[in-house]
Amino acid sequence: MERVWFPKWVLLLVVLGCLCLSGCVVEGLGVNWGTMATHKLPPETVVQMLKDNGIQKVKLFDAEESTMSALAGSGLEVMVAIPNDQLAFMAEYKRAKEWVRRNVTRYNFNGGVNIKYVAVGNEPFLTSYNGSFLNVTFPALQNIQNALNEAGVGDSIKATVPLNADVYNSPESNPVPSAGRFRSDISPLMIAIVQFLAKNKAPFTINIYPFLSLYGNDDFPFNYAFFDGDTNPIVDATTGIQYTNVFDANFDTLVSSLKAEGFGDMTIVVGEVGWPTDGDKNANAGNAYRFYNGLLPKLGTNRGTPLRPGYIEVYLFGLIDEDAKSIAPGSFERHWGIFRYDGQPKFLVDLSGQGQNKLLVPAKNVLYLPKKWCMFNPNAKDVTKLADNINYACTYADCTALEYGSSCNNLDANGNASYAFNMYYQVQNQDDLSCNFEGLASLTTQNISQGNCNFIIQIATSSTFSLRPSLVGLLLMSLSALMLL
Ligand SMILES: *[C@@H]1O[C@H](CO)[C@@H](O)[C@H](O)[C@H]1NC(C)=O
Ligand SMILES: *[C@@H]1O[C@H](CO)[C@@H](O)[C@H](O)[C@H]1NC(C)=O
Ligand SMILES: *[C@@H]1O[C@H](CO)[C@@H](O)[C@H](O)[C@H]1NC(C)=O
Ligand SMILES: *[C@@H]1O[C@H](CO)[C@@H](O)[C@H](O)[C@H]1NC(C)=O
Ligand SMILES: CC(=O)N[C@H]1CO[C@H](CO)[C@@H](O)[C@@H]1O
Repeated sequence: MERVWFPKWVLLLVVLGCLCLSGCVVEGLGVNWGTMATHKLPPETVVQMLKDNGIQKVKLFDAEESTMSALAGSGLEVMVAIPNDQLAFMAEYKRAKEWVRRNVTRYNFNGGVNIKYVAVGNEPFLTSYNGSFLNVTFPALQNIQNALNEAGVGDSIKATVPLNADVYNSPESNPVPSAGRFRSDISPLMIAIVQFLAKNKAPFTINIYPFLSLYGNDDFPFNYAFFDGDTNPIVDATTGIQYTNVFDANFDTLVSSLKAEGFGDMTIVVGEVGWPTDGDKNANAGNAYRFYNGLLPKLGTNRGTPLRPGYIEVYLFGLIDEDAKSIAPGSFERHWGIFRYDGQPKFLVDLSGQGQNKLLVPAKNVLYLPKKWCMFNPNAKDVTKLADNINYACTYADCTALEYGSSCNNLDANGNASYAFNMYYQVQNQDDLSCNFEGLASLTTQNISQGNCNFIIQIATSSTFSLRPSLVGLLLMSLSALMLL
């Protein structure tokens, strides 16, 4: 915030001289802070970690009270969010007003939370949602922005809808960025949304995932997912522009889609962009390093894209690994963090965009459970129920690192069992009863990690109880039901 007092050239000098101590990042850089983890770092720890790394903006997926309290007084710019399953309720203006009162204006005081945006839904028009949120998103957007306006904060707080890049495309006959248009099945809806955003001077928010372009598409030119230009450029015959990375091409497809509807100048925020480090053959620290160390210097120079040169507001996805995320899209879903589950950095990355190969500042004062692991008992006599027990463990704990192409994929059968049993044991806060598996498991104080495959010790949290897994789900459901009252 203090930044506005300095002329731009002073900032530039500071950056060039690298006088910034810890807190020096690409201008406007934000991160997504998701919390779908069995064991969450305390929000205060996370906020300190954000500050220690000079990150000034954070995008949330809800407006959870403990998160908001931790953010209060931090000065960080915040995007709060309304989850998709609550969009339908926001169709009623009274409810939207109440949501804004409880989750936005309540924090609008000196020393409160510096809210800049309200994300209305999260990728609600994904084709895999089968149109479930098509009817509810726009009314929710209108009601939330109108409620913000009525509360007198609409000038500084904007409602926007983070959308997946599948809301636009180019025709197969002319697959170039300049031919970009909104997806034909939702085109009228997209135009209505864009008109409303424009009227309220709100940005268009888009999530762009070069990793997903590559995932499950072996024909995709590998290097085109990265930024080092080491690829045959794809030439847009209409504009003559050569594209050497899919991020630019995708972003410009959106610019063209907006332009085609008369909104070529609309502000675009990249709500999510990043690279996962496990759970797929292309998801590893090496590729994540390559991706971020191409993306950040690009953002640092405000190069923008061919059709939209200049500054782009970007939120990295994501901050911390989330071991309870749905893996319907793929096993990599739980490994998007630039930090591990415990706030330890995974790879070198220089958030200032100067390519200095720095290690991020880890979370401070993290409390771990004792150094105890659960493993397959090599003396077990009857192993006929081994598969069932592994399956049980992996239903309630995260075994994605065992999958093909992942960090623990080369364990032997006993190693697999130990990995699964340990993950379950850690999720259950090392409850002794959770390391039995019909006599197939035993405890050890030896670190049984093998090579790249880390057998983790979970963090100790005050908010995790040894609930039966099914109860956790129930509790969450009743909590969300309460929220709507
Ligand atoms: C969408 O439809 C497919 C096929 O009918 C189904 O498998 C899937 O569960 C549906 N998804 C949602 C979110 O309703
Ligand atoms: C959305 O509204 C249309 C038209 O009223 C209706 O046909 C459709 O079933 C609705 N879709 C959903 C998912 O509710
Ligand atoms: C270990 O588990 C993984 C994932 O379930 C599987 O692909 C692999 O074949 C297993 N390895 C052995 C030796 O059983
Ligand atoms: C266990 O060993 C692995 C690999 O050597 C190491 O990375 C990890 O930090 C160790 N874990 C603990 C809790 O000491
Ligand atoms: C979606 C969300 O996080 N809503 C919050 C809005 O405010 C109420 C009251 O503080 C909270 O209970 C909800 O969690």
